[in-house]
Amino acid sequence: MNITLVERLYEELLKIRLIEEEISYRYSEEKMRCPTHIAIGQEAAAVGVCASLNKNDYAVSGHRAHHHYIAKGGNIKKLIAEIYGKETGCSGGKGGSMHLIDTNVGFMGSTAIVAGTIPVGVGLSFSQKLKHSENITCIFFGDAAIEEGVFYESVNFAILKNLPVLFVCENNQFSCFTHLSERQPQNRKIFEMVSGLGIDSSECDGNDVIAVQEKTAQLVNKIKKGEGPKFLELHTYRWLEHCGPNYDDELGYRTINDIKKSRENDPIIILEKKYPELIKLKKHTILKNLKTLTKNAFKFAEESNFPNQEEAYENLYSEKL
Ligand SMILES: Cc1ncc(C[n+]2csc(CCOP(=O)(O)OP(=O)(O)O)c2C)c(N)n1
Repeated sequence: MNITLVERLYEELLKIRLIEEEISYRYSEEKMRCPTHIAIGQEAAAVGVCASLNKNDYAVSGHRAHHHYIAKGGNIKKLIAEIYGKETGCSGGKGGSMHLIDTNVGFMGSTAIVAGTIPVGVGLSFSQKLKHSENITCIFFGDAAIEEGVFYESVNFAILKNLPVLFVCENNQFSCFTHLSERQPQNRKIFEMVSGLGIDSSECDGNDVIAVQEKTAQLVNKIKKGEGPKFLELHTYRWLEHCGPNYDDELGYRTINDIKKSRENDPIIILEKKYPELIKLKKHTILKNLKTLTKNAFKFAEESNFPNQEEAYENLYSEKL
């Protein structure tokens, strides 16, 4: 693999990890007042996929969206300011962690409703098709989104219209505290079940950023050639509690063995083991730059103002009564 690309992938993984750790560390200060769904452990899925998209390709996501926003190139200062509820945030401080958008880099939004952005993403890809655009839309969602009816309607429509869309299911095995085995029939593989709808479907180790990048590049290439929608299931694991900055290992809904295994499958360590020499050479500088980036983003957020009270009803779906 191209060394510059490996370096970029490593830097993006570390960027997400550092920012997520800083959010978690500072959360108890109670200056960030929105619920946050931290993506530590799932960085490689976002980084690998987004590395195979370009700026003009679109992406949408759900409640756990920081890693997608960052990997798609979203502005970091605006991300942190948004979580702080400040007017300089990417959604003007009115959205919080679960409602992120940065149209400058094709990150077209995230929402808290599980599967809510799946039809939005399909609509975006329909618009790309109608405009004869060369770009595609990537829709990120979790394994629980497969349990929503709108997922099937959206995939059906995408197949019917041969849309330029990549569905990415980040399978971390859990919907909040409930494991897949308690929600879906035994031995079902999501990507196999989805392929029954008539869409080209595959799976990949979602903790191996190189594997994800290469797999996505193949799929994106096919989609851009007009071969229609694709579905990709990425196997990964969430390290922290479902929502919030803490570990919840003591709750008992995940086995100690699985938790231990997830640390062995740390996406950062996997990449470091593949390219030990390169990483030894670059790690210090990359970390130093990222620490500055993170520090500046939090300073920017803290120093920004809250939105004006008079603007409370602007940019909302419903009109002021
Ligand atoms: C339509 C809908 N139903 C239920 C919820 C409550 N809820 C929030 S997150 C979540 C679990 C989501 O799991 P998954 O989609 O796999 O993503 P993950 O949290 O694992 O990243 C649920 C059930 C919701 N936000 N929207």
